[in-house]
Amino acid sequence: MDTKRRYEEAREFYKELGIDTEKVIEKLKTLPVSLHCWQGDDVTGFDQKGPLTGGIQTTGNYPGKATNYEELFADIQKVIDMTPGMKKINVHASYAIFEDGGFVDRDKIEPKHFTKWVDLAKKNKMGLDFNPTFFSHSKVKDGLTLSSPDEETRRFWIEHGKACVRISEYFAKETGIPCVMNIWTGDGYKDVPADRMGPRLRYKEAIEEILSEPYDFRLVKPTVESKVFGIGVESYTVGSAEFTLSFAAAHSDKCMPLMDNGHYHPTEVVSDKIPALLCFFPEIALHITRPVRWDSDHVVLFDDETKEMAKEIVRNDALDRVNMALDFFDASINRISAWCVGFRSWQKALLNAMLTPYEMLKKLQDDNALTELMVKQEEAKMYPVADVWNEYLERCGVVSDAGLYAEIAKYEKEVLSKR
Ligand code: RNT
Ligand code: ZN
Repeated sequence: MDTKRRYEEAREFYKELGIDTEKVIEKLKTLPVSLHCWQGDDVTGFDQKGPLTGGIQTTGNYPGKATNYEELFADIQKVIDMTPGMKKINVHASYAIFEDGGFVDRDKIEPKHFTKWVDLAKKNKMGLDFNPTFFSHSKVKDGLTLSSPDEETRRFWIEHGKACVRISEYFAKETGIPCVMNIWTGDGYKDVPADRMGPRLRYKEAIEEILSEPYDFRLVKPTVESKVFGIGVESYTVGSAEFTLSFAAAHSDKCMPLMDNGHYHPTEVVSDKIPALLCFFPEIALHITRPVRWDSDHVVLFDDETKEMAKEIVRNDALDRVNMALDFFDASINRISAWCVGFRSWQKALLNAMLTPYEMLKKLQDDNALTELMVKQEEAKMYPVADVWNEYLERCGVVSDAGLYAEIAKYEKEVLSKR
């Protein structure tokens, strides 16, 4: 395929629409998207041997999963090398690296348990994001952590959260790039509770206490993630949408809301929520995933809602106000492929959004030319985005879509299959 010739033609095409593809390509290269470490081992982590809990599940048993940090790092490096654009690495606290028997529990973790993550980030000139891990642990009591009625349980998890604030600040200082620290718990009840407010008040106080740990909000950006329900936690979720959004609004000097697009009722769309929140919050954060009928955390594809979410960020000029992170985990297919396809899909969505002539479309809307708007929006779907995408991949020095599978298959044969 003559990528160059096709690109030059596309460049002319977009020029007539008033879009400079050269600028778009340069811009796309600079947009950080956070790559979640937990896709590599089905959210297992390094600090305990128990099952994945907290209302989340991975399904599948594809061979070759990473079982230690060396393997996980090798896989992450492979993904970094096969994906275009700027990345951050998103680390969960359960991925602490304890050397020479120096295990400590989650309330006692320190920056020294994450130095290898910092080295990996520095090697790739990337920032790091962080997440306290409030699940898959013996101290989750009756399905509750920060909202537990048990003082000792709450204390343990508050100390964990505070330790994570300190580690986040360490990440930001080491890399020179702010660290988003996301607070999500699976706290809730399977069946109808007798008290819905009590746990929420305890949750509120506990998060406030975590955020009382001193940090520079320019370096550490705590986020609070909501959820509608989890597996085994169907009737009541402490950190519901209203709770979390209100918490973030009431503490907008020290945290921001995070929306995971798997965490709403199936007919709700996060694309519509992004501009609503942007009216009020200077910054917001996203977990980008693909829910199939529920919060299934399928691999992100270049599908309609993914495109729509990217459009809302781009056309509202909010690329520097939305902290974008991926959050999916598929254990039924090659995990490197899952990572690459998901990452590349989100990049495609951003590119697609940047190659859409919004001024013209917005004007049609404001002129109430809605017939023409529909026709033009449908036309835009068939623009030569792929020709710009292929050129972008070449300029980033990463494998083409056409060559992606072969490279993944090679890595599977040479590395994964030997595990
Ligand atoms: C769970 C939340 C949460 C987790 C990660 C592993 O439903 O989406 O963000 O996926 O913390
Ligand atoms: Zn999430």
